[in-house]
Amino acid sequence: MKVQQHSYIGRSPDKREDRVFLTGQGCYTDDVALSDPLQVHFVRSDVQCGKIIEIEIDDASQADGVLAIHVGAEMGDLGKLAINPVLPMMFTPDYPILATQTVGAVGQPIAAVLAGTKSQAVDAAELVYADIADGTAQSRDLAAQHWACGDVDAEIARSAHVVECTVQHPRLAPSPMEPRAIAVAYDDATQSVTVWHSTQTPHRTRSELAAILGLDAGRIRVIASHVGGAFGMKASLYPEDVFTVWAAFHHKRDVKWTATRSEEFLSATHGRGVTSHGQLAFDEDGTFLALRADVSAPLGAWVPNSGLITGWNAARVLPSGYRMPALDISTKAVMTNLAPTGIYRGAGRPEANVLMERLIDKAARVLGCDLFEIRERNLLDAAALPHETATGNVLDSGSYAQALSMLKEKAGYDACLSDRDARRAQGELVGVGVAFYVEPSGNGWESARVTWDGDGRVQVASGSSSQGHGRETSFAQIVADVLNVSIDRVDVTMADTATSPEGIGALASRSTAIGGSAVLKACEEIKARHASGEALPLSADIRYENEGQAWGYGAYLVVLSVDRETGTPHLERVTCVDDAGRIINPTLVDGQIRGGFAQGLGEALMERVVYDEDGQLLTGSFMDYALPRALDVPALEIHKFETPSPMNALGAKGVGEAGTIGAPAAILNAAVDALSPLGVRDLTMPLTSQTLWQAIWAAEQG
Ligand code: SMO
Repeated sequence: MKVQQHSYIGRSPDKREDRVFLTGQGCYTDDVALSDPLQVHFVRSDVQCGKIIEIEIDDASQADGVLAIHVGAEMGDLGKLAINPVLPMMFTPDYPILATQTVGAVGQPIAAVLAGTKSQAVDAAELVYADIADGTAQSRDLAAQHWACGDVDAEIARSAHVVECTVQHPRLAPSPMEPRAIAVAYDDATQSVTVWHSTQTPHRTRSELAAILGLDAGRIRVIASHVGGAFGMKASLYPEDVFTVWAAFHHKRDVKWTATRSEEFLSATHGRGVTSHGQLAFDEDGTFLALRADVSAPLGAWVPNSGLITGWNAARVLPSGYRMPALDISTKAVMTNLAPTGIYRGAGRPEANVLMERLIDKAARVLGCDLFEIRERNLLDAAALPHETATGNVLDSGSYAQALSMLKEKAGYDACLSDRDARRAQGELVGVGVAFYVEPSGNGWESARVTWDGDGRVQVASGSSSQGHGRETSFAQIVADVLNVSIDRVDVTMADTATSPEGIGALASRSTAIGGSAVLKACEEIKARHASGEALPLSADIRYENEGQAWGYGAYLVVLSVDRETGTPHLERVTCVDDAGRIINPTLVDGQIRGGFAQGLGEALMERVVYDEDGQLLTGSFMDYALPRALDVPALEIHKFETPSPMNALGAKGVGEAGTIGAPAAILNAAVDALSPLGVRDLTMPLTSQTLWQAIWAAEQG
């Protein structure tokens, strides 16, 4: 008998989620049908900071459809929103679910209206009067860390050259398709709730809600149905989420809150905003001797779970994949009177990378050295991996030189340069930019329960989750290969705390590498037991812990021209080379790289959250905040190769953040190169036509 051997890994079967999404049959949190739910609308501070004198709710309470209006004092003693302490903290910030004595940012919730319909809640909220005594905005350092090795001062003193750079990253609004949303069904018989939450981390939602509300976790079931994008913005629990669940218990009724887009600009976590300064010392032959870097990461008036991760990654990812004999890196996270910041696709990695690659670009310019040569000279050799950096990270595997040589060949680098030079001679402003990047991924543990039924079907319950990025398909591919069944016989479920094993979720470029490894291990256990005679049905529960982080990496080349009259940038060509480790589904990998690149392009060229001097948001809608549209993103030439990571069972490396890490550095370098004939040596993102026009104009004035 001929046995059919299934082979799905490394191929791109149809993404099983697509039909539902593309035909409008997705069920997002706002689509969940509740039983006569109360609708929440928050009254938010309209001043940046100050002392609350009075919150007057009488008129609003009489408004149509209003069931209750709550202020913070009524909520009693609650636990605190948790903070992941990746950086040592100097104090624990205090932040109530609804402001009680003071407010710290425009948009902070100070009262909540519960009404029969959303419009009734919105109308009544207009009648709430808050008297707040204007205070003075201030910054407070919350957390800091310092790493050092070698003697940076001595290396700088003996070096042939030192270049310096300051990079200011714009604050960005992550802008997932679906705003934050939470729908709570209250069950009176069991005094428990089912919470549909638009989150990347459903298990964390449950444990944190239980801790804050002082409830047994068994009384809270959390389901992340279709999520519609998250990008780090939905990895932390928000005060609005806690209030909504509190209200369901308090009123013993179903309660629902869905943010408006304006509320997202105002009060969801922003990303980036980091300011970094660096000095790179190097020899006459371009060999790096020392790096000094100072990173300052802005926080808002309250700190979400992920708040410290950006400043931590922005520092610890330095000096990327380069040899650096001496290193001195400081980072700090600073509380401000603005909206909160948190992780946003890349979460500090783009910040580290832009600083490093800008410094290298400057070094190449000082030496008149080729962009590839200076990187090749300093990148760690394949034989030097694994390599532990001075910030305590272990770069695991791969060939950085291969990424560069592949990029050079695929992009036709020599022709790019000669073409650029010919056009320059005609007066065109055109530049070539290169950036290498590393992407720490696949951290920690994840779980999977795999059941192989007697009828040959396989049920997978993963502790990971999905944001619409195809996890169900890639997990099914792994199962089908290991158990040698048709992919159609594999069902994948996740993101329901009642049916999924305890897990982490979909963030930090981890779900395939670690969630997929858990699925792989569970399948291997079942297969072994079946082979040694155990009959179906068989089930395996795996909690998979990695061996260490898998460091993806790659290199991007960008050709960018600037219209001399208007400053308008044109991304003419983009070539991407990525080592994604073992690739399960090439189409999904390409999708991640493309989507990440689009968001990296947004940072580099278009997006910026702007406040006025009183902390009032000036970019509160897509009329004022420029998110890239499909036509703004050029076709990418994507090339991949696979060096399996030894750090997880699959050998996968994350690529979820690759594009956001590689794109800004490559685009910024290309733009500076385009304007370099005018003497321009630095530019600040986003490189809007106004920014570029002003740089051209200033240069031409001499
Ligand atoms: S910034 Mo990501 O969703 O960990």
